[in-house]
Amino acid sequence: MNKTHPQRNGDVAPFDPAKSFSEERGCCRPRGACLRCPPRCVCVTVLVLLLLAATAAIVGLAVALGLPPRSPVNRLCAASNNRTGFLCDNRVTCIPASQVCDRTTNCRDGEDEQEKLCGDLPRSLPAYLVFRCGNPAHWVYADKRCNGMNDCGDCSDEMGSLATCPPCGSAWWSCSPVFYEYCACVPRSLCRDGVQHCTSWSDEYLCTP
Ligand SMILES: [Ca+2]
Ligand SMILES: [Ca+2]
Repeated sequence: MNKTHPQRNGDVAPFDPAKSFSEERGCCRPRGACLRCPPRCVCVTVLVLLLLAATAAIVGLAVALGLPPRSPVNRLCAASNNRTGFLCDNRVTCIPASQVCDRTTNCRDGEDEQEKLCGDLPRSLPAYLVFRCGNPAHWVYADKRCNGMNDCGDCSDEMGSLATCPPCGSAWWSCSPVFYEYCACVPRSLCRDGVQHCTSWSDEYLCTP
């Protein structure tokens, strides 16, 4: 009599080498239960092995084609003087934001001048590299914010709620300047130089270099 299912108590169907690995191991059923996996039963081990093989094939293909490694996703970094910077592919060099798309190669492999960054300024730049001035039509690089110079032309990069700059540093004199070159702070190097830089003349009478 032909049996359609193996039975307990040692009456187990003999090992059939023609059966698949998953069928004999019974990966999808408890030990001792029916050793034949139904068609939908998929062995996890076999799947993992297939995934590993596919991954190895993809990596091998990338190496064979000489594809570069993926670029770091977040390139925000602090350049010299704590300026907003752009991290190069070597993940060590941090160039100031204003050196991105300035038509000069500053990162070793030129990633600061690549088309996807520079093709449609400023929209093609990451938001952290861009400061929008009081006039939204104007923008400057983020490292120009709070650098003491009037880069926007209306001082919005140095004063007010957009810039949120700290008070003048020790190298600067706080006043309302005469010249548009400066905003709320005038370099102390200009104090008592015989030229008025503050509307109150405080740079000539109160300031000390
Ligand atoms: Ca550059
Ligand atoms: Ca500025």
